[in-house]
Amino acid sequence: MSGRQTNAVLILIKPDGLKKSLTGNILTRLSETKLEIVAAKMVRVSKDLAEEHYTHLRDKPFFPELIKYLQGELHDRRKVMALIYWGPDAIAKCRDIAGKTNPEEAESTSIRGSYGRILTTGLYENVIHVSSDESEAQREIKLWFSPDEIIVDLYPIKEVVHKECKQKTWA
Ligand code: DAT
Ligand code: MG
Repeated sequence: MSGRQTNAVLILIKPDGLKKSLTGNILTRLSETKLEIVAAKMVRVSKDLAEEHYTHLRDKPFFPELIKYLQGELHDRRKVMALIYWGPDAIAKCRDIAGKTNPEEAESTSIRGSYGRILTTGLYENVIHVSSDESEAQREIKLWFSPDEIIVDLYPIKEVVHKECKQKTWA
């Protein structure tokens, strides 16, 4: 049975999407889903974060270049925009609009089909990331966001008291 499932999905507008000024366009396309945005922020991506995000691809020959790509080193844009979309069938709806991983195979009307390309090195430069299933979405959302940054309760939380923890505040 394939009933509708309410779920959450991590979207990243990758550095090529930002460099090509596609943010507005991508958000407009994703708004077709009628899903709710429950978190959004700009992130400067560390090597550790990039490697953890793509940990399932560690053995691939393109892994080192993929990490540089996500960190923005290929586009001189050291940032990504991270968002969480939430609602019925969020993952399937967003993956559909994003299109296939390989931009040459993606439907020409999809985001990746419209704006992605394959580099001469073979790496797919495909504009956005979309989590591929619920367990990956949960892992990725917990990697990129803290509970405080999300306006709904997606996963169980615990409260801990940090003593003598250095934090920035407005001067
Ligand atoms: P997706 O981003 O569609 O979930 P993935 O998780 O398999 O796909 O791969 C992550 C990224 O790595 C993908 O967006 C682009 C790059 N990539 C994946 N497979 C590749 C391949 N065979 N050649 C070049 N780049 C690839
Ligand atoms: Mg993936």
